[in-house]
Amino acid sequence: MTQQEKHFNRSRASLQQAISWYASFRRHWNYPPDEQLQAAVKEDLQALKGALDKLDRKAIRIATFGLVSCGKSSIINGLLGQKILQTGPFHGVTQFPQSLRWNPLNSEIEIELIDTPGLDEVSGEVRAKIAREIAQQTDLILFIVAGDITRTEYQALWELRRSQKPLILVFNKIDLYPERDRDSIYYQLQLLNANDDYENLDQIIYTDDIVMVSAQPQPIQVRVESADGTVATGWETPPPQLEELKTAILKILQREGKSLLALNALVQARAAEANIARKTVELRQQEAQDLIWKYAKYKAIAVAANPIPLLDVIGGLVADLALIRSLARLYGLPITNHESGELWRKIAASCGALLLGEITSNLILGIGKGGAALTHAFSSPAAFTIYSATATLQGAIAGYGAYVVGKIAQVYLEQGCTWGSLGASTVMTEILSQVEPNTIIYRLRQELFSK
Ligand SMILES: Nc1nc2c(ncn2[C@@H]2O[C@H](COP(=O)(O)OP(=O)(O)OP(=O)(O)O)[C@@H](O)[C@H]2O)c(=O)[nH]1
Ligand SMILES: [Mg+2]
Repeated sequence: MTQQEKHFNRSRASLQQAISWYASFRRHWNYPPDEQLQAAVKEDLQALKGALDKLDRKAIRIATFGLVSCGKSSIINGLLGQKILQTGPFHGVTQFPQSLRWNPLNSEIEIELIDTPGLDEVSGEVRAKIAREIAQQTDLILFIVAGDITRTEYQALWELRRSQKPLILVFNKIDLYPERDRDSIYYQLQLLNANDDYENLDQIIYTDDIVMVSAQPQPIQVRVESADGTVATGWETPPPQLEELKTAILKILQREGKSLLALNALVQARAAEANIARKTVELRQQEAQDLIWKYAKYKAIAVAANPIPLLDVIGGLVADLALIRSLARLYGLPITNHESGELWRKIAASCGALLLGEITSNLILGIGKGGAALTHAFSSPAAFTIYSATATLQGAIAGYGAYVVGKIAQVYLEQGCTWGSLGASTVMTEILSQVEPNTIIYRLRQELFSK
């Protein structure tokens, strides 16, 4: 099995696990089904299923982006080798996104080419939104420019790059600019970048990702010399030049098509899972609060009342773990015993001083309390006062500890639900750590990690 296939299978397993968990989480639920919650997460569940479905179809979506009349539709026609989409010099020929099948390799990977309306057809806000939405569903972006790159284009390019999708910058109508080369295009981008003080340009695009094409060259005037020596002028339309783009696309697909599919499915799954977790936590806010208080109280009482040193320390830990598990159950989030232990360790590390304080004071006070109890706790009122004061103090510290653990667990559960052994983030990290340095995915790695 190739590495790409491994990535594909891992991603598939991760999505299936997430769907089977979330689609049935009402069964794992200790609480009555919450219609409000079900309605709130319905869309996210559908997004999860949609991502798996796309993965199963091995469907790679390639979308064009660019200003009006830059030649988006012409390029798709050119790749398909058929004039299917309408093109023309008028403003805004394409009004709605449209998707067309393309299978240049006769392979199992199915390619959908998506034609989009010009980016300047709509206002800035809406444009950014549409760009984000389409980019979310896309695996590879063809960002098309013709002529000098404008500020609008630069900003759209930046916006799209933030969607963390691989992108090819296609410079079209090269027949009109025969002297253009990749370096001068890159130089122009650098100038635009300098004005805006964005991060390094190579985070947006590499020179390697710039291709130059001519989808529908203009007819050129030619001199035709006949055998008899007479010279006439005529018009001739040069053939389209799209080989460079085709090669670039196919190279990416062959090298990392399945890994890209896998990663994009995971990116979608991660977003959906994070949404589900956030909405659940939000809607269960009050119950969680009550639960944390309940455990804090129980732990305080139990630790205070327990006369045997060390047992109260262990008891406190057990109570914390039980609290974490109850919270996870309340939220219907997947968490195993092992994971709740891990979570407790993380919490202990992040608020080490406090928990350490709890444990040491438990030990010291516990011994004092135990000593008092064993010798003559109930024989004299003074001893009893010492005993109960120590116990109350110890109980209060323990209860506060539980409260803190509960609060932090709440945040962890909300943010960390995709970090289980087959969780989207884990599988993603795994895939990213294995990819070859010359791939697009490799370059995306930094960005994916930083999100
Ligand atoms: N010279 C030249 N003209 C081109 C080339 N590609 C496209 N055109 C012309 O540019 C115009 C716009 O092309 P379209 O493919 O409709 O552009 P579009 O980006 O889809 O435009 P909208 O759908 O309106 O946003 C048409 O008149 C094409 O003939 C090219 O490579 N060279
Ligand atoms: Mg068009």
